[in-house]
Amino acid sequence: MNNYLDIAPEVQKALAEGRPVVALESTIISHGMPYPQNVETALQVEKIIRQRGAVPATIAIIGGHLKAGLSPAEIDYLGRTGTKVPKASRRDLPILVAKGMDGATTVTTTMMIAAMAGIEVFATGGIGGVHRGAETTMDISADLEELAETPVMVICAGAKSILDLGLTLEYLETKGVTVIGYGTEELPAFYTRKSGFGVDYRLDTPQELAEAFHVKRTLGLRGGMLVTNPIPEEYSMDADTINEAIDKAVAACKTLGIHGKETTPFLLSRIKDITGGDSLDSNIQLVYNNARLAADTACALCELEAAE
Ligand code: PSU
Ligand code: MN
Repeated sequence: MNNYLDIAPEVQKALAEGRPVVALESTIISHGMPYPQNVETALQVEKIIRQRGAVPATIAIIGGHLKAGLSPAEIDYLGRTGTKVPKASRRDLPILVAKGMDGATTVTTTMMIAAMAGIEVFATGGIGGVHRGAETTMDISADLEELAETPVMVICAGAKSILDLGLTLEYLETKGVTVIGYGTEELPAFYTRKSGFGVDYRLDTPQELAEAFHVKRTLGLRGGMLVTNPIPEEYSMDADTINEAIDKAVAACKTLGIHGKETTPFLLSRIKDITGGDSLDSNIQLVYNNARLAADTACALCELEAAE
């Protein structure tokens, strides 16, 4: 245990007693959604996880501490401060901690801190990946590398087509990351249930997800596992509408010369503006859907471990 890691008492107790815990990220709060929907969503996600018998651990860096488990006041602070909280990926971690700063954790840093704390299941909205045009920009999210290295199961709604989904899957294959479709053979595209790209495996129950992760760990295989859970039909968006919005956002990003860590937050907020908020509703619902699956999977994983 390191001195910079600060596990909330409730989370600590659950882990010590072998009870299920689900990690949640904070970039989705500060950079992924506007205030106040970001705070409302983050609190509701925690509630959903509790209702299904698991303990939520929202992860962030606060005052240089790597926090696994935030108070509602801390979640509110991150939500209100928004994009003024530095977005923290792997390379940012040492500086933010050394300087006693705050940081909103991406999928990458949430996985890192979850693993440090001993949390195995993490629910989010979408992951970063290989950006369109990465052949020349080399813009590939550190999330993919983290999935290759860090033993946390990430449950998401696939990836947005702000990314090159084909190249993202190729990268994950090269890195040995198992990509699972939950109840589907196709990679979901975040706002829509289909992308036209196949996934490696289809699994249909939280128990199957837990077993796969359990085997991976028992075999001593490093790295995480990616579960892609399609948005519920009733909340999915019209493919043409969302793809048009995404194309416009990607074009604006290029014209304005946005690059580096600003790219993903810029694209997310542009898409929300273009779709007049419809995309935000879908985004919120798919996060709830992932939280439910993550809680059920964390419960199943605990049962497997208890039976050992
Ligand atoms: N994609 C989304 N919503 C998000 C993100 C990505 O649909 O909120 C956030 C996540 O925190 C993810 C990060 O880990 O953006 C990836 O940023 P980058 O592409 O700069 O690695
Ligand atoms: Mn990037």
